[in-house]
Amino acid sequence: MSDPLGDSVLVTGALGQIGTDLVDALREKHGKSSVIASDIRDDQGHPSANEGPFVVLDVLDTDSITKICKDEGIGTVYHLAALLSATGEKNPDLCRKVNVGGTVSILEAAKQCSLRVYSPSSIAVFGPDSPKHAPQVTDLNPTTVYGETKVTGEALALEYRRNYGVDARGIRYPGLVSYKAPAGGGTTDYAVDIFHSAINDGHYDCFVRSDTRLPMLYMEDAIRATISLMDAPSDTLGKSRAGYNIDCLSFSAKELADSISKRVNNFTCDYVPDVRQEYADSWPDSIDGSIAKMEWGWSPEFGLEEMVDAMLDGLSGN
Ligand code: NAD
Ligand code: AKB
Repeated sequence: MSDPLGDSVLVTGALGQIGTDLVDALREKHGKSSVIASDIRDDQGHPSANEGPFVVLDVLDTDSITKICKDEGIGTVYHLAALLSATGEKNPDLCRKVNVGGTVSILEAAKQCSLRVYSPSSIAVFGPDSPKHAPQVTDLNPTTVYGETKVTGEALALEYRRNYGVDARGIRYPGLVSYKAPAGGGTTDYAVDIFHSAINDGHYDCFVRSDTRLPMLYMEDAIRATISLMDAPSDTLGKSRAGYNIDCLSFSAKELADSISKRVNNFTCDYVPDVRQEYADSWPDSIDGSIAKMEWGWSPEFGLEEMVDAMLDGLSGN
């Protein structure tokens, strides 16, 4: 693959939970005019849309993606457009279409326009047969359609690297906890929703059991991980480059609720599991990020208590 076309950056799915924080961080790093936010939705009130360039773009439309990349001198795409697990299990065909089809569109555009690509994976690649502390390399047998699309996404990224020299990288994000945008229809959304309910209602009905333990990360750490991975020299990255496990937090729903209770007077939480319990039960409790640490030096900064403080401060506007 020849040198990337340009220095500008395109972000797909930029109005979502991660895009809201990532576009902000990328505009800080590269300058506002160099980061084009895009989404299938048009929301001119959203900061990704009104604080810099924004285009309405469907990730299944490869021709439009290629045209934008050529016209705007794009060198790197952060491909965030996807359906998450809970929405995906309700709409499996659409989930496959957007998650797999969208990734193919971006990789095809990358092949034609010499782009670098960031395409996130997820802890949903693991299935019930994975060890509860999931290693980087293990059999990947997810039981959700969403998880299958993430396994396919990692394989596609490696295939485009092998066959066409496309530099595509990704992280198996754990559940991400943030306050700037709502969570986008996943299983780990309870770890975000609980803060809004604690502040607004003093009570939360949690849709997983109290002992449900999952890998999680505060958004500021996730953005730092994303940018660190994209800044790493290509020759330092090995076979896990399309889907790194990263060191992160691991807490149960009750541990999170207890931590919030210490700070929000009279906060109560009930546990009313629904179908998302099944998806959570199929995922690991924690993940081993030693390869990411070794290859590009990743370690998180926020523990559970720091994250809870930051969330409550952020939501209270402090
Ligand atoms: P989100 O649901 O909040 O945002 C996704 C965005 O994609 C939405 O704004 C939506 O409008 C857009 N979109 C949907 N279909 C589209 C299409 N056809 N064309 C263009 N845009 C489209 O998701 P997120 O939480 O920001 O996740 C971003 C990526 O990170 C996804 O690949 C997701 O699987 C992955 N991920 C997220 C988490 C998490 O906890 N947030 C964890 C693991 C992996
Ligand atoms: C979801 O719950 O679907 C996402 C994820 C872990 O991929 N947050």
